[in-house]
Amino acid sequence: MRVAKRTAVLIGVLMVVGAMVVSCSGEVGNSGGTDAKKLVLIPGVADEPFYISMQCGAAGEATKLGYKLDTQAPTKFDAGSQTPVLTGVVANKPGGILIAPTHATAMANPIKQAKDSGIKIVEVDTALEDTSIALSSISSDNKKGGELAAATLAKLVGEKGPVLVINTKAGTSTTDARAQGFEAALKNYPGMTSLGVQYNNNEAAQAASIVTATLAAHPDLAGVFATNLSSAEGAATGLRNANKLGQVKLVGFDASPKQVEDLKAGTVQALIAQDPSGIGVTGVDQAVAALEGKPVTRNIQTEMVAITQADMDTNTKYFYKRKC
Ligand code: T6T
Repeated sequence: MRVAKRTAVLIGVLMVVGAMVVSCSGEVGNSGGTDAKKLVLIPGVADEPFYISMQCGAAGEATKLGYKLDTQAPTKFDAGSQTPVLTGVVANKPGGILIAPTHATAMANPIKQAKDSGIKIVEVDTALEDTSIALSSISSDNKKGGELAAATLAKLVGEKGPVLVINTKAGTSTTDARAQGFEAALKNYPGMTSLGVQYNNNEAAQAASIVTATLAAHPDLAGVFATNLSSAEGAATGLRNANKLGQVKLVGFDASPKQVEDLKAGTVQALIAQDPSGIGVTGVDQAVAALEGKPVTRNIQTEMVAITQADMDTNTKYFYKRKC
């Protein structure tokens, strides 16, 4: 009887010590700990070549470093769709989350909750306005990308005529910076006028309608800057439907397979390609550094290049993928 009691006490002590050890190491299976070897990537939206390429880079790097990376993506590019995905991921307590916030302010609270639960947060591509939440942010220099688009379009239209910006959704840090950079750089070309910024809600069909309506009101439209994949794919369709191919010059951000086809066909005159795979690789590197107690870098800028039909064959490494 006495032996049984002593054994029970010993087991109890061992369980408490075991729980403490597990808790200190931060391994999963205890209350409050995270799975230090698990990372989750939460892109802006599912099944989109920019994020697929990012996932390919991130997954490869995670495997190389001995980590496991899952991807959980919202079905729509908005905070309402991304928040429940994030909440579900947080409940499983991965060690780190790489996230592309779909809105610079609306995603702040849910991401802060993730941070407060002990998960290391790295922003990939888009970022929050509040810079105190993520440990690191990796993206293109989007303002510079907008300036590059303005210089490219200016050359294509002979520095004159009205031009339009089609942006995706207000509150998207990256595309807002591109539109701002473009509009600011336009001031260097007094012969060009801006018809302003219109939003396509990240829907290609809406971008096509914007082009059709703008051409009806401004038949002399000289050029369009489309700030991302959906706006560029849609703008190309709009120009094709209006029989304005080549006559209205189009510069689009990103390099999806369809955008590359449009460039080859002459529907689009220039693409500003990013390095989504590199963003994924660097995002994993930063999350792993944080988990291993090594220094992290707060802001990292990745490569970006303007591609035209003339140099597309030497720039194929920048084309985005539909699968890894
Ligand atoms: O242009 C990319 C990304 O950089 C941006 O933040 C959102 O749109 C894309 O994902 C392309 O659709």
